[in-house]
Amino acid sequence: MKYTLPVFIAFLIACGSPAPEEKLPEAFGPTPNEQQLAWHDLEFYWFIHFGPNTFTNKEWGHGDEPADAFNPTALDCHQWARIAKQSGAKGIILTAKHHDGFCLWPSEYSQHTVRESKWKDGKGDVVKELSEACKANGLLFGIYLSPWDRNHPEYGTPGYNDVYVNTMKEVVNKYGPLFEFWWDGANGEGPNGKKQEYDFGRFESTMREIAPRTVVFSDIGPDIRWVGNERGIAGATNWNLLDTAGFSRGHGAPATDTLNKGNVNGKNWIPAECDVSIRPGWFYHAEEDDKVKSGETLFDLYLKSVGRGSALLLNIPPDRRGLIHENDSAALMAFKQYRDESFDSNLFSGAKVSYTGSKGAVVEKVLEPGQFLLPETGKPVTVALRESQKINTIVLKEHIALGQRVARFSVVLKNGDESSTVVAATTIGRKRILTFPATDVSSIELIIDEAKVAPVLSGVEAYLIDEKLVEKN
Ligand code: FUL
Repeated sequence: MKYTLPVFIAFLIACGSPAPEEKLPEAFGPTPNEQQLAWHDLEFYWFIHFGPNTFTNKEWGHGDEPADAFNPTALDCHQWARIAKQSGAKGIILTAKHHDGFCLWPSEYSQHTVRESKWKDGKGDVVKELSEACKANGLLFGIYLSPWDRNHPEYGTPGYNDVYVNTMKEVVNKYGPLFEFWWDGANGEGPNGKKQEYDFGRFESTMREIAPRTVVFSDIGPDIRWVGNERGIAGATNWNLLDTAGFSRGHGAPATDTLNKGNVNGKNWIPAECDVSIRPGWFYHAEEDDKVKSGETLFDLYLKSVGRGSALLLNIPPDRRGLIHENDSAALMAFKQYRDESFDSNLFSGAKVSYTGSKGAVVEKVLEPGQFLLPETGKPVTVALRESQKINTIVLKEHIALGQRVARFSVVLKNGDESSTVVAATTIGRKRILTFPATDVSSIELIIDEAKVAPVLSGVEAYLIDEKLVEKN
């Protein structure tokens, strides 16, 4: 079959072949590796704090609790995983060992484990059960393994670093693949009154060797950093970059404000993870049953974490039965429903977008998911709707695979000839969600006011969310 030239050109256009000025630029500065990119896309996953503290009503066990203290009456990790899945979480990180040293699996390297308890006649293994439940429910599985150990007799001696390395190898081999490994920076005294000098260099090289695709969290990475608070809130300015030279984990970490915002010119791609509990405590306490964060509060945290380019690690502590409490489950379902309803219908989908591209050429196209926009800094990106719509939320995305570039932007909301409110903010990163009072809009002008280098946007969306969900400060 022969094509005429116009048909051939029309075919090329239909294939979306980029105009010359639309070529993606080179990467700039530090960029995420493959695992980090995949991690960015998770957005929301669970933390589970569970162990002797659940039964002794403590937050930090002393390590001298009898193993029998751990005695769930109806433990069901499949219930955890089912609810996690229904809540839209992508994975679960379990406190396989918290500071009290108690191992939720029968570790070869400890005498303080489920094996020493009466639970299931010492034959139980929570880590195994949960890793299997995650797999069965299509969830990723991760492990928190506290370096601080208030039980282990070798803690406070060089031998404990061997114990910790062996324990990491044990859990990775038995329960991997793990999507994330969590190093808590806390370092207090062990049973002999001594603090440990953690050999984090060795811990890190061990993880790279045995689990090169697992993203490793600590205050300062190597792959993901702490957000600097336990309230689940990322900085309104949030760079995925961090300088780590001269810093160490725990007390030697950068100031919490730096962890919250990142370093604008940081040398490493180490994005922030927002950890927060659905209840006041990390572990279950019956007296907090009426203090579970509501679906609305969780949605607000979503805006302040994922909506600021970070990820939400939400802790859901199982109760003494070994089940997720009804109140937590109800709040999680409300949270899921709010997210679904809010972001179901992108009012900019199919809208016309025009901007001045990098070589001064005017680019016009129809907004579609997964499309790149390469506007010139300081020049407007105009999105025109077919008819005026009420909106109160704008979502912007940067193509972070090529680095984080945008430092400041503003949005002018227009309705016919009336132009109005300016919504302004700083960084975008993987996703930036901006909410404002509902406004009638027929077009918007997005201006990237400041960028390190030519911006690469991968999404401009608009929504009308329930007014009560608009971000609270
Ligand atoms: C902290 C710990 O001390 C808390 O108990 C909890 O595990 C939290 C996630 O990290 O550093």
